[in-house]
Amino acid sequence: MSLKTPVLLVAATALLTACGTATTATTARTDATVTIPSDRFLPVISQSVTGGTVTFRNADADAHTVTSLPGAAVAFDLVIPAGGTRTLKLDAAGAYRYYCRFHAHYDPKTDQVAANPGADHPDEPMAGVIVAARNG
Ligand SMILES: [Cu+2]
Repeated sequence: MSLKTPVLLVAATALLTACGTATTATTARTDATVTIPSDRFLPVISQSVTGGTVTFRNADADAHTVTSLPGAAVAFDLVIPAGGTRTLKLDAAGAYRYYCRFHAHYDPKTDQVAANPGADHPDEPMAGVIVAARNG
């Protein structure tokens, strides 16, 4: 009878250790979502891990783009129709600036994005940043 208790304790400890490891692995975040409610990206700064995806959901009545800045190391240009969804997969860590080329423009002299005259928010250019961090 005195031998059974230590055996059960060892088995219970092994189960708890296995459960703790599994919980940590499943909470890793890989994906991010950006919503387009009007001529803006929300949130302006989003974070994903490398190898994950960023999903852009266009809730506006206009089409928008998610366009990398000219000369960027990783080029992308997604056109998102009204009510549409597109995803961007990032395989390298870094900060990725982007803008909507329908409602904003890039000025290479200042390295800034400015709103186009007809945009909904003329003082707030339609632009954002994705920060991709290493996974692990
Ligand atoms: Cu736009």
